[in-house]
Amino acid sequence: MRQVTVVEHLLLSQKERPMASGRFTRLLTELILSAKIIGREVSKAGLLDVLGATGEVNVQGEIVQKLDDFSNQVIIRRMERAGVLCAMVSEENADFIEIPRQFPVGDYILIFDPLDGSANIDANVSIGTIFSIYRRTSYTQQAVTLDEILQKGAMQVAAGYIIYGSSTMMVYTAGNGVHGFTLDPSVGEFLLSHPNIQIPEQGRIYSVNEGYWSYWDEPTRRIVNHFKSDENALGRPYSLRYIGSLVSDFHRNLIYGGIFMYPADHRDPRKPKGKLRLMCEANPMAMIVEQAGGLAVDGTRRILDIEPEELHQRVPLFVGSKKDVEVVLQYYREAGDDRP
Ligand code: P6P
Repeated sequence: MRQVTVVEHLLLSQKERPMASGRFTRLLTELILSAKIIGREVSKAGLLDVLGATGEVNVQGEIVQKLDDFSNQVIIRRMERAGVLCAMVSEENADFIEIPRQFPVGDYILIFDPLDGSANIDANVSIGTIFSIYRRTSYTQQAVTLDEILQKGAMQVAAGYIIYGSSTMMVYTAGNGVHGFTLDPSVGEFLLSHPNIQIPEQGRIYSVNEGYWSYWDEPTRRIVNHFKSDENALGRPYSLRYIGSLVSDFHRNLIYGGIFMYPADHRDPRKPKGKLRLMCEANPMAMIVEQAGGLAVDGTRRILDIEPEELHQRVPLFVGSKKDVEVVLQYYREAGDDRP
């Protein structure tokens, strides 16, 4: 196969679907460079004093790891001067990030989780950067407002992730299918390795942290029991695979088929909607999986239809193979759950 880079692939795909000007290509190019810098540090993390915690706590109440603080700064510093953004939202920052006056401003909004799964860094588990791209909704030169940023996931222009694992891969969609690129360190380029990824319609894997069983509602418990029983479409129990790193669990299920679940749990009154964030985790994964033929719901609603009310709101997430996620919808429908 001819070696195709991300930008070449984007330009080829734009022939069918004329997208943005070169600004989108510039955005993606700068994001890719950020990922290469992050990947370099992640790959040698065990050798440098970048492991462990900074001793600070982020807006999510989670201990900040040195590498995710580093990753956050790499993306912010590089993307703010790219001249293509009017705002950024990071999972690590409480408020949205405006573009400093000395830099040119563009029309795109970048929402990202700089290093998802960072709690696993010390155990050398695969972790990743998740990103989501919107356009601003008003065409004034006024500063961007929070309302312009709080757009539902269906408005995403593009979404993707970089997974720092046995190899470094970038998987993304710009609304024209899902494509995977593997970093070839010898040339320093992400090269097309997985064109037009389609998630199997029926999976054999379920991914959930069963340790929270006692915190789940009844429909969730029945759903998990369904996948563990021989009453499901396979006629035998699914395999349980749970890494505890969203990008890794999602990527495995995208390739092999299956369902990832992070249900609502009632252990913590601050998180009755579970742990994952709508804007920087659920929405990008939902766009990717739908483009790959799968589904993503909160139990009753399509994730991409949920109107966000705040930047870091959490949402229950059931995402993966179409037939497996349809089981979730069926159990919540039977429970008469008419979640607002
Ligand atoms: P738990 C990582 O901290 C993360 O945000 C996701 O990457 C992962 O899916 C989830 O949390 C794991 O959470 O509660 O099962 O440890």
